[in-house]
Amino acid sequence: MAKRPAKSASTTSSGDSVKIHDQQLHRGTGGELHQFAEDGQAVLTTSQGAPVADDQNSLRVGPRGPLLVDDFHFREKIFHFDHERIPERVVHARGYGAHGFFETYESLSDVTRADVFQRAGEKTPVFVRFSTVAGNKGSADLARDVRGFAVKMYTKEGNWDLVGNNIPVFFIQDAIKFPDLIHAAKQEPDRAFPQAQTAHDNFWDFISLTPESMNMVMWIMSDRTIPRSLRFMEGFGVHTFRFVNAEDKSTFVKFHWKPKLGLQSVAWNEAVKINGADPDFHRRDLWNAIQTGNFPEWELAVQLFDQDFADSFDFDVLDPTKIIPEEILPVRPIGRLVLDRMPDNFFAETEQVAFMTQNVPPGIDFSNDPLLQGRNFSYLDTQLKRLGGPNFTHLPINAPKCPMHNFQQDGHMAMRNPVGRANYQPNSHGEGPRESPSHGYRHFPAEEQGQKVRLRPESFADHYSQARQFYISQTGAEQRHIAMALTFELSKVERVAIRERMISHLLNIDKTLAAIVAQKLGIQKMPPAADAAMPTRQDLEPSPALSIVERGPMRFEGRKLGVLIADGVDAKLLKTVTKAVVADKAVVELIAPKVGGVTADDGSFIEAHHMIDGGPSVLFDAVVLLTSLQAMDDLVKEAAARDFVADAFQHCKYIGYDQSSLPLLEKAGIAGQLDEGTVQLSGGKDVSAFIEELGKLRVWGREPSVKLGKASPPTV
Ligand code: HDE
Repeated sequence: MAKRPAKSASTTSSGDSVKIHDQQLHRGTGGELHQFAEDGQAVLTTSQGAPVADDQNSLRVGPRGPLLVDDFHFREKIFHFDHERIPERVVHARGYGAHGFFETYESLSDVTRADVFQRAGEKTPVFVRFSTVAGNKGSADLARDVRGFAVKMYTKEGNWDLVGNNIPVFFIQDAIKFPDLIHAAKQEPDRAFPQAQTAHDNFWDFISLTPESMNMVMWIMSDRTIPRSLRFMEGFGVHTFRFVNAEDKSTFVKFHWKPKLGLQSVAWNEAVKINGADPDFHRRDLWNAIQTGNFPEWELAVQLFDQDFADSFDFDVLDPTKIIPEEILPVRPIGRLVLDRMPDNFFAETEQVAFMTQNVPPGIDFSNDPLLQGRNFSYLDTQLKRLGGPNFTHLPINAPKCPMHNFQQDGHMAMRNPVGRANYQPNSHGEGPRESPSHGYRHFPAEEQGQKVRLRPESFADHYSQARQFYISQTGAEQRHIAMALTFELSKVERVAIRERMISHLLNIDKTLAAIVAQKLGIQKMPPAADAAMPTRQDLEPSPALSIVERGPMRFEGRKLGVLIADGVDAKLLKTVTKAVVADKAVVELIAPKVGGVTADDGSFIEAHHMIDGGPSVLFDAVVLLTSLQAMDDLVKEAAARDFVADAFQHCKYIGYDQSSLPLLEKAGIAGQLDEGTVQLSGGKDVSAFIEELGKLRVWGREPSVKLGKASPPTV
């Protein structure tokens, strides 16, 4: 006889009880779980509800014989496992979601009849999914990439999906080019690499042949594409939408999400190392913040304008490669978004959530932006493919939270069919829902007229002016990062002609930038500037709102300090540092030679969060070294400890240290370069001053001394 397991497998290996979700209760058991094992835990059953006696051994003939097809439990279990995957999203495959609410600040009934904006203080449930674009589902979080910022608001008049990005412009002006853009950005089809990277020939080949992408190129080469946290990013609806009020009056609107904790990005070299040290860096950060009650928050702000205002620009507000600078049209905060709950199950919610730009409630409508109109077609299609049938709105994450009634029926996995005799309307049974001309969605009656043509309007022709405006709006450090990013990306491009084509475009944006990149790439002869459909405007004012550094938080709240400790650490000083950081609503994590912990100078034992190899400084916003002379002999020999310090320095982080840690600074090669960001700590006063400084986040002024960015711009 085959040996049977001692115990039914209805408990997990850790002994935790198996969590039974509401959904399973309804579907699996008809609402009642009446089967319990001797120890009170639910009995494991097949999906048909038959209790399972042995989940460890399949049915066989004799102890060493073949398996039997009678084993319906084995068959069902393996069949289900074989079908666990659904197609990952073609773009934005890697994502992470959270639940929360949107709170309306004040009634906007003058501009929109959208129910969600009628009452001050109203709270609307929300699900948000952040994502990268190019990488596959398992790619690393810190890829240089645009971040998706997709918001589903479950309003009382239907779901509103604002499917945006963390960058307010896009690469292309017409949705018909989207498949080409994405093909070019993702892995090359013959070799299936590189993964989650735009640093390859195909991407830059396409981009260099697509001048309309130049504004977006400036944004993606900026630090916006390597955010420190999903919590520290802006979000944008990108397109111009319409608000429509009860009198059918339309107002154009652009949507912005502003993070409460300010903007922050990491350095490129840091991003590369984070991807190795913690490929889930952004996921973990969001998870930790929400689980510890530090709920991320954004304000929703709008730019509202009418046709006359739109006509005052020489670009077109329907062109998604353009912004309206906030200095020209200030953003008006209209509510706040708070994320306060992680999904119970990643697949059920984050993977199965189906965002669709065409999900708009009454009072919100589309403009003629050709990219938006193309998207309105694409998203429904993609959900059918991904979720396998037309009933994906029956999934709890996609179902509206307001009443919904219609006569749609049947199809794969229908969980909600109409009851009663009438499944059509009009009907004279007096059954079922009816249209409501007064409450129903009314499309804005825009007047449209013209010939059927395939063309791009003249008003979409200026491809360089706003790219230049973005570049000149950046601080020196940010401009340096753009030059370094372009150099890095183009250095991975094998065909020299593609590099040169990009330099031709850069010449139309900023000559110095073009010259720096050309010089760093070792281009021998400057190519001529690209032919431009319209000359670059030199008179656009810089817009400080476009800089991350200018919009920095000036406080350390929500950030993380890594403290490197060792046996003999000054317990009092460590306590002072920890207290001050926590008072600033930031987090401290301890890194030690052994994760078990260290014995402090007062004999107390202090547990660590990481061993040095597992907690490199790239995981922290700033670091402090609190060691001891007794530990120094070993520490200076430890490559990971030297890297910890050297990386923090080259990534321009604030470094606090006690006297005994000086030899480590020396061994890391920075003792001769101490600057305002390297601060010796001996007591409470130094600590408060240091913590205050941390609000500046980085000492970018240090960068030219540690980076290639030092080279002064050559004359053109
Ligand atoms: Fe998307 N996009 N997109 N996109 N997009 C998708 O829908 C598409 C565009 C954005 O977290 C797909 O469910 C076309 C702009 C986000 O689930 C697909 C065009 C912006 C997400 C699709 C665009 C976005 C998507 C793939 C050119 C910023 C992730 C999977 C006109 C405003 C949503 C899916 C999530 C996802 C099509 C351009 C944002 C294929 C045709 C511009 C945040 O339908």
